[in-house]
Amino acid sequence: MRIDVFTIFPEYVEGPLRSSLLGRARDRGLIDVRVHDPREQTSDAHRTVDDTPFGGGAGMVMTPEPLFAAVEAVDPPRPLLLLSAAGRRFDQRMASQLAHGDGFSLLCGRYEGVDQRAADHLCDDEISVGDYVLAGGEAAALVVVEAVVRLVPDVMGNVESAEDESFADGLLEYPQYTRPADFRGWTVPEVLRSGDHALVARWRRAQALRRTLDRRPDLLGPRALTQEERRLLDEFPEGPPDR
Ligand code: JCQ
Repeated sequence: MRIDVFTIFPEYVEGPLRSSLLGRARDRGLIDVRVHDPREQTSDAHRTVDDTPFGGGAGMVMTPEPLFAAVEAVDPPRPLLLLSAAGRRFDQRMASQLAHGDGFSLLCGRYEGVDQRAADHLCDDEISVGDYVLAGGEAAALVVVEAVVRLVPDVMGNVESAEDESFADGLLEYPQYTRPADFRGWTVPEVLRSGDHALVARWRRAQALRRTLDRRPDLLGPRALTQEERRLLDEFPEGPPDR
């Protein structure tokens, strides 16, 4: 899989792309990530990548020429996605679709945004990682790269593929515990130490369901709980402990 990132702050993304899971995936040749700086495409003394907005107003807008030149210089994998708070929301489904393809590219905006002609005639789509404003698309681009790359075959090994089904089934993850069994008087739920694997599986499903109902009912959509789900919540009436 090839991923090209266009940013006027290449140093912002290069560290994370060399680290941890992404760094290992690159070292193992599982992904080919290339970073390009549109400023390299400028020829004026100030290496200008922005200009004042037509019509007036605060701030600066990324000018189209260096963006088009940077993209056209490398003919990057498509789709080319513009990171922007005005895009449609990036989610696990989109991550999975990108992971099943053989590459994609990301254009990071800065300042008040990119000239609309770059969005319209250079990029294929505009995506947001959440309803908040960033200073630029770089942090959002790293979110997208990491969410996709961990789904690429062999990047994580098969331990995770079952877990991805579980987000795909639309529930939050159940709580996890490790040793010690008693930490400062806060104990690990007895079920998890029972050795009864079927009981553990039902408890986890009940916890995932309860968490989702409490924290993210939107993930369940309009659908009512199944009879099996109501039975699970009755079997384990205990919610998470108070903070
Ligand atoms: C992405 N949620 C927020 C910042 C300008 C396209 O132009 C700009 C893009 C950004 C970065 O994107 C976000 C964002 N998802 O702010 C400024």
